[in-house]
Amino acid sequence: IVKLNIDDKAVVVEKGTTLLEAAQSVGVNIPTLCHLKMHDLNVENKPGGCRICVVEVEGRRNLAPACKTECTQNMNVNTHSLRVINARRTVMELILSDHPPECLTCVKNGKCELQTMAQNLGIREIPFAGEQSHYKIDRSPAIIRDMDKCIMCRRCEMACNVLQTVGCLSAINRGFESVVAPAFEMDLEKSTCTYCGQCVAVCPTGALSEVDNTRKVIAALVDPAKTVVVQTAPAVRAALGEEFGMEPGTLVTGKMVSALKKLGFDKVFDTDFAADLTIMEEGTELLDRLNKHLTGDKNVKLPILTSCCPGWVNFFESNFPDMLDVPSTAKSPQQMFGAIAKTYLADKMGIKREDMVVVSIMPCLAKKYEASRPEFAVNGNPDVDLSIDTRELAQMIKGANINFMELTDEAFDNPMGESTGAGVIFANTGGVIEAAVRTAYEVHTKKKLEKVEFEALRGFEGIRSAEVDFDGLPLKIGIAHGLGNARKLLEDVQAGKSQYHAIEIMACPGGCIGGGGQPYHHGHSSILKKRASAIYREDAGKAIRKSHENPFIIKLYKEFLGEPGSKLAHQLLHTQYFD
Ligand code: HC0
Ligand code: SF4
Repeated sequence: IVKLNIDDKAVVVEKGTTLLEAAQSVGVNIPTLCHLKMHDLNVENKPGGCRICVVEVEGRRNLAPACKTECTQNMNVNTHSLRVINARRTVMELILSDHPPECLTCVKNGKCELQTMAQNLGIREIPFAGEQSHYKIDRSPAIIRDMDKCIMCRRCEMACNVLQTVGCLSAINRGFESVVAPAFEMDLEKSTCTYCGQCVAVCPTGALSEVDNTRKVIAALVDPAKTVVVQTAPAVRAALGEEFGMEPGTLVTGKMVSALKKLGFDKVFDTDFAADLTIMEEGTELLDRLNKHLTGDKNVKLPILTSCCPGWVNFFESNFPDMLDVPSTAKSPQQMFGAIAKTYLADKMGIKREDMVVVSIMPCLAKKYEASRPEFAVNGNPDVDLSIDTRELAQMIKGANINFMELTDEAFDNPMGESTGAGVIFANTGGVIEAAVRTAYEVHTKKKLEKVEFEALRGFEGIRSAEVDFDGLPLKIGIAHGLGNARKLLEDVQAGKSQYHAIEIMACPGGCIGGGGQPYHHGHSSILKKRASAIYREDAGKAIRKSHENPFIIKLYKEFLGEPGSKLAHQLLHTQYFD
């Protein structure tokens, strides 16, 4: 135990606690820039590089960075003496001296941590005019890197290397030349980047951002020759409200639909419908492999791995190339939606494929890349034309002067707007496998599932495992969220340390609710947990909670696809993977 005083407040902390943590524990907020703690994820960035968090410690000559300095017995700390404030201002002026002054047109305008800090410190001019860095802007299909705006906080490096273990970003060169980049300063597109977007989610400035597709969406909406249909991913409804100042965990499904109609989309549909469809195809594949396994087929690939998360797909394609035949071949709900919209729906609506534009609203940046993969197009016409993230949708709503808070709830259009609770929970880690179990249990056992909630599959632990009793058959399930956890889980499977029948993997912490395109959560897992509860609330409130009971899914098979796993279903709803 260590006793000290911070701003004249007595503080008692465990040995090893930093001054920053000690101050936070008594409500003293020391400003930070490079520091970022991702609570519950055991990840912390504290290079001590930015020096914004300096404080004065009695008896010490130099100011101390609070994020790196451990508390010692009887320390007297002042977090806002004039000397401290002056030092912070000088540090900020130095950072800004090598930062482009283009805040008005920056993607992060209004949400930039550097901008907020400069304002809080009252910076009005930059006395250190000097040389500025100039880098080429790197545009990948999902993420834009504008390194002129990088402040070397190294948060992205931590996200990419520690949280995700992709190892695509690191600081190269020395001194003024140093920059965070993929190896040999290659473009992101040529690197092993998965487009998970977790680096974007933690970047304090506009150095890393999503590819902005909003102009292209507006162009489609004003084109009278186009019918524009939109699908909304499960996780968006649990976070979009935050962009309008609502409490995290507020469900805004009805307002979101209403806003999309006001924006001019011809049909507002739900990716959750396609999530139900995914369960039909993936669940069938799971049971098929399971039955073959039970009859002693040695060639069957188990565990089956979920394949709906495009960051995860990119990750296993580059990191586990010898396992490309293990994941389910089912396309993601986003892509199943596009494939059905441009065939079955276009037919029903009497329009040509080329005249339909499918837009998706996703919590994810990798979805932009997924939509652009050549295998998801017919004669160059993509199944999903444009994907925008939750933040881009919020910006479009604000740009159209729609008062989001005042909107009255509206319902999705049919037939592709109807979904079950199983489709909704895809947004949470564990949700895809829970949805699959709800259907696979009933199909396999031919018994009715009385309790649809599987608490054992829920939670926030990075790697989880559970056994579900399939009427005497113990189905072993593994779950990982975050690519670092995915790597660990898969390596254990490869080494024969753990055996599962099915594994769900989502690239982002918490699953899609923590996607790289969601409102910024600044590392607070409490926000992710509130979004997760909102999703489970939406599920609990649904009249139908199992995918195979969705009347519009039943109709789709009857009118068009035949059976799950049929030839047409394979042609439209399944894919293959490439290393
Ligand atoms: Fe997800 Fe999805 S659940 S990946 O996280 O599977 O992005 O929300 O849309 O496609 O449905 C994201 C979210 C989706 C897809 C669905 C899946
Ligand atoms: Fe790394 Fe993901 Fe960022 Fe790519 S998108 S650089 S994989 S953190």
